[in-house]
Amino acid sequence: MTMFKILTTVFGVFLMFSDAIADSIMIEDAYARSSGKMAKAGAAFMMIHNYTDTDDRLISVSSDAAKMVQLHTHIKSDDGVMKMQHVPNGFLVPANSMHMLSRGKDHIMFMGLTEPWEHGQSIPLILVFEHAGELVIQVEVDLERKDRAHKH
Ligand SMILES: [Cu+2]
Repeated sequence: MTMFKILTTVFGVFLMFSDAIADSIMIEDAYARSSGKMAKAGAAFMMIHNYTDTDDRLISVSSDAAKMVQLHTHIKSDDGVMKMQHVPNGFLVPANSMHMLSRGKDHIMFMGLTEPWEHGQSIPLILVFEHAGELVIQVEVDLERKDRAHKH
């Protein structure tokens, strides 16, 4: 086995376990976090790729890990404070493009955690897309992660 073959084999297995692949939508680099052991809420972040020629939309989310799971974003209120807001219409994932869920921006919000999140734990999550349909994924809790997308 050549080095190249070994690398591609390992990479292939890694992809299988770390990313959920539907026919058209691929979830990459998903992680979840809560703000501590006593936290009643948590959030999940990920890159959503759309490999089709049709715009798609993440329209709803559900999980056994919390009483309520919602699509959220941050908006600046009149007094200049950033606040979270439910996004009933969901997130557009443009054709042949991607949509990023990241801290301080669009995210998946878990309210009323059924149990505290431990670092390394897997959170079950069902994503429902307008066209691609239902996608069931596991999101790993990462309490140590610094958000790469947020360099101030
Ligand atoms: Cu939120």
